[in-house]
Formats: sequence, C-alpha cells, structure tokens
Amino acid sequence: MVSAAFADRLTKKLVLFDVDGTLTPARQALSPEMIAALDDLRKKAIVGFVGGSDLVKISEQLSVNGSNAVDDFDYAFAENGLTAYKLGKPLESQSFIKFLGEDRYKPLVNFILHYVADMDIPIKRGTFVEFRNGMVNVSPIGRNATIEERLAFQAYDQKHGLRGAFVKALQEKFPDYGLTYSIGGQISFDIFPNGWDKTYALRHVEDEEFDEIHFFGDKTYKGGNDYEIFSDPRTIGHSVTSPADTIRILAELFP
Ligand code: M1P
Repeated sequence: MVSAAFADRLTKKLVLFDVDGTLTPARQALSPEMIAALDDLRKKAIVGFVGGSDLVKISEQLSVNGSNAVDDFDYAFAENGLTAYKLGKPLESQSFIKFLGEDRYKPLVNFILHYVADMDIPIKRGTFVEFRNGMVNVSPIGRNATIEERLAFQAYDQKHGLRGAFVKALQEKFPDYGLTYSIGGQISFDIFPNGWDKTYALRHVEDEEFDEIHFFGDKTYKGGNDYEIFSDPRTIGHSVTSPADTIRILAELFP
C-alpha cells in the first residue's frame, strides 16, 4: 500500500536525482527534454532531488516558468538533505554550526581564509567561504565566478590538484573535528560532519517503506559527492555521464 501522502500514485518506487551533471549541466537550468522526462516519470514513481547546493541555487536551476522546485518534486533535498521538503512542506533538519560550535568553527574558517589568501592562482573573484545551514562551501576562485571562469578554474585545478591539496591541509590541521571534505563540483569543496553526505537524505524517506529507491548521479566514484548514496545498500544506484544519459536510462527503466 502507498501511504496517504502518495495515495494518488500506485507506486512504491522512489527515484532520487543528483542535480548538477545529472538533471542539468553544472549550475544551469533544466532542458525541455528533461522537464518532459520528469513529468512523465512522476506518473510512474515518486520523484525527488538530492543536491549538494543550497536550496536557493537549486531552485534557480530546477524551477520551470516561475514554479517552485519544492512543489515540482515529491521530495526536495538541498545541502545533502539538511534542508528537506516533502510534498512542498519542510521537514526537520540540523545545522552545521550547532554540530561544530562557534569555538571550533572560528579556527577552521580563519585557517581557510589564510590558505585562500596565500594561494597563487590565475584569477580570484569573491565569496570564498559560503556558510550554509548544513555545511560550509569553500571556493579558491570564489563563488561569484562566471561560467567561463568556472571552466577555466576546473581545468587549472585538474592540472595542479589545488583542491585536493587544500583538503589534505585541512585534514592534517583539524584531525579531530569529525568532518568530511567533499569535492563535488567545479570550483569548490563542501565541508560537513561525517555521515552528513547524501545518505543523510535517506532518513527522511524511511517512513514510506519504499520497495525500491533509485538514485541517479554523475559523481558516483569514490571521493565524488554521489558515492555514498550511490553505493548505499538501501538504493539502486545509476551512474550517468550527463543529463542526456539520465533521460536515456529513465526511458529504459520506466518505459
Ligand atoms: O552539487 C555539486 C556541488 O555544486 C556546487 O559546486 P561548484 O560550485 O564547485 O560547482 C556547490 O554548490 C557544491 O556545494 C555542490 O556540492
């Protein structure tokens, strides 16, 4: 039986999607083809997204003609599920700063800002640390970078391993903080308490006792921010190479 919440749909299957690289190109909007595929899927399954970004950014990408993304998806999980909605209604969540405490946060952010200041990279923009509800996002180039500047940074980072070295320095400096450092996007990495990866979102769906939980993501390799939920025994993981690949697999699984 489906629960009262989903009584209009005769399905016990949940399909969850990562956002960047899976539903949309990084930081860009849904294509008309993806909108049609999701509309069709929502007739056959319960549908949600699990993004690493905050809800404002994800909403910019997933809203269709001014609609609200939290209404267009059955489950909306931003910041790995630390911000969570079910059928448009907010679910309880926790916060990064409550977990860490101001006294431990301050040395961490001070170290990060010093490290960024000392980095010699071709260009720097603004917003090097973004403080979110469930995590802190750190970007050596800065979050205000344009799409072109992002791509240039990503290529430069691939060559020089800047983010990897930054993460290593943080792990060595704060070994007892209980934090995970996740390089999930193009220009930044996320910092959150151990266990607050995308599997965090799964606790919000447990009560529905779904028969199958599918997860689609592009960063499903070890170290990628989709790895934990992709390989979790509670999910059936699908590794995709692009939004077009997501549409292709959906057509096979849900004809
Ligand atoms: O969803 C993946 C990542 O997307 C953004 O990363 P970047 O700006 O580096 O491309 C960030 O919102 C990050 O938090 C998130 O994990």
